[in-house]
Amino acid sequence: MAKKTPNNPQSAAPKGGETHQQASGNGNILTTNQGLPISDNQNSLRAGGRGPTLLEDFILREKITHFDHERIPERIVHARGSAAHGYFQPYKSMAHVTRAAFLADPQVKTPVFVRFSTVAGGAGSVDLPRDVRGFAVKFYTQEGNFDLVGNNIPVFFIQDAIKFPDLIHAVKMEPDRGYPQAATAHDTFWDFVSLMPESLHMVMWAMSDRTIPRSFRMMEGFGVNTFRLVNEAGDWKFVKFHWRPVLGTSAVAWDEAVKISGADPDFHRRDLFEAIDKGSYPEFELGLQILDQKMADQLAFDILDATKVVPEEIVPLEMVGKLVLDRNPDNFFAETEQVAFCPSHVVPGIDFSEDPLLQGRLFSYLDTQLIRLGSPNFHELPINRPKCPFANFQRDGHMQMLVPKGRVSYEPNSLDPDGPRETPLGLRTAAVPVEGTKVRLRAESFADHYSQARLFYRSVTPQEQKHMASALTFELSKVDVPEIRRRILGHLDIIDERLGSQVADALGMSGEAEKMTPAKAPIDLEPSPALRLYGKYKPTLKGRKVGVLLAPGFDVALKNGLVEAIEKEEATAAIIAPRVGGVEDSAGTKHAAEMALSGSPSVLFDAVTVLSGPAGDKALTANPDAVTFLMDALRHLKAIALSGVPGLMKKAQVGGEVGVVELTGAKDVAAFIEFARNGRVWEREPAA
Ligand code: HDD
Repeated sequence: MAKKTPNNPQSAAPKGGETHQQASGNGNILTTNQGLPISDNQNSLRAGGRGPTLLEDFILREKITHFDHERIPERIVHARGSAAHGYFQPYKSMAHVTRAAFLADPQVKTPVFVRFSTVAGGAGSVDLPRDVRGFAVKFYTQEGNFDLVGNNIPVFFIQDAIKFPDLIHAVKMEPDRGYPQAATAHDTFWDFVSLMPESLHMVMWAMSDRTIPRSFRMMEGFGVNTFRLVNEAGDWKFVKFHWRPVLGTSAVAWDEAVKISGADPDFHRRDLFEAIDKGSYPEFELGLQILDQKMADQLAFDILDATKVVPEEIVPLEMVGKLVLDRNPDNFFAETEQVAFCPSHVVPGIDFSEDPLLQGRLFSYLDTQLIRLGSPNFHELPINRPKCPFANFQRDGHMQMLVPKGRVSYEPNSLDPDGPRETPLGLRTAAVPVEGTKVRLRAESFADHYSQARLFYRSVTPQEQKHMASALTFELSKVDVPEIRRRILGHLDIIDERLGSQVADALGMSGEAEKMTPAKAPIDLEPSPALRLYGKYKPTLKGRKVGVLLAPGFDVALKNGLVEAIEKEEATAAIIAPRVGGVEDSAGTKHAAEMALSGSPSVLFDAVTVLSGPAGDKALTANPDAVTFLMDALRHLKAIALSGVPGLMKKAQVGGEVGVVELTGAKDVAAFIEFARNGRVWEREPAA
């Protein structure tokens, strides 16, 4: 066998997942891509020290050419994403409803790669615009890859895939001006949705706090479309996929989202990376809503309509397993950017429904990967490659990375009896009878566009309702054309008159709503508390970050007690000081700080504390960053603990409110932790 030398780096074929260093020699000799050792990586080849650069410098040309080609087309939607590796493990066998092997054996852990994303913004946009979040899971099962390509909202804007390009063109930057980036708050989006009442249910979700999540770790996920589960006997049932975060769901306030976007544009990406890095692994439970045709026929809407939910009160979730994200990607581009999800990637036991949105998706994703990754061999990239054996007679193509052997690349053949053949264990499509006249038609059963929008609005908590009204007011205030605002107000009146008049009033447009006529009159459905974002999960501080601002002269015993209590909750205490070099306590001992106050506004934390002595209090009172730190924490309904800062409290007008705890000893720390566990102190929010 050829010896592995820097001159012959490819002598051992690289395996999937190998690092560049592993694949190219011993890792400490810099070489060209052909394995040539490089003696000077600082200077190009010139005719004399001050002379022109020579065309002959192939090392320079190789380096620059590679650099020039570093970017690939970003995803047309979901361009900005963050991802992690992990595994999925079922709680029990689901063999009675599905042949899928990864759901059959509680002993088997299936590797997964999960990519979270925003939808509208470019790859370099911020993490916290008001936007739907993608929640795409690739299961590398022993029967091939299964991609569950979902969102953090259970419904979609449109019913038919033919409208997807229109929807995305409407939400993206307006084509003449090139803005706004990553925002629904502009004319083209609202124009489109005002003319597409089927979008109104999802618009209500988009205007809720769901679209400004606190963390990817604290979001629900949904497969959105209806799929089928098929068992060994060939019997099938409909299924809706759900992900439930073990940490519970949580959102930031809109004002926080705006400020976080400036203070830390990578807020979610950093949060995910840091959590996994320190071993606090995000976990999600997989829940299935399983229903047969008879149950589906009894629903007040069509199971094939992706703008509708199946209320959990009607078809409860069956929790079937857990997803754990326990490893960060090694390389953002190779993994997070090059991962290619396709809803058409299913395994035996999982099948599609006739949902016209899903049917269009089955075409779109493969097509997208071809343009984005540039080759029909994208499945050979390490991140996309199945972890089970795969073999067929497809050959060649741009960037082929496999080296198939032998003369046979066709089937049937007699020359390679050991070659790949069909198997009865393979995918068998559910035997669903289909017949009909060829027609371009939206089924009558898809015509009710308002009942579930109303259901959602009336099911959520009063705080969520209030935030929806504020979001609608904010967004519509950014719409220039008054007719668009009037049409939306008309739709809101149908969804819920109180909401319609609240928003009209806030816009200063009372009585100006355009009268809209629904294709089908809405009905009142039984409220579904399961649709709430708040109050569904047990309060916890686990996985959260508490900002501990220390100023000169602080009481070290108090600080230690506080940090201990925070860490006992499995939360992180982030130590902030006026200067990053550290801060002295009351005994003059210097303590290290992780962050400087100027770069650490309170929006970055779930709860905050400020501990100081008299000198520190004076300095903080004179520091606008400290004053805003406290004022914002109060405004954003955070639990606050304070010690030794009477001057700052006066300046920031903080003190005496619910959830603001003045620390004197251990019992006060406990009271603070209790408030912090509850997330936000809703009592402080002014009534609508
Ligand atoms: Fe889509 C990406 C989710 C409808 C066409 N979509 C994409 C991603 C997610 C979703 C999470 C990012 C995957 C990743 O992280 O790489 N999309 C959805 C959901 C939908 C949906 C939940 C409604 C149920 N999508 C939808 C339709 C079409 C597309 C109707 C086209 C007809 N989606 C795409 C795409 C993308 C994509 C253009 C862009 C990048 C990619 O596929 O890989 O093909």
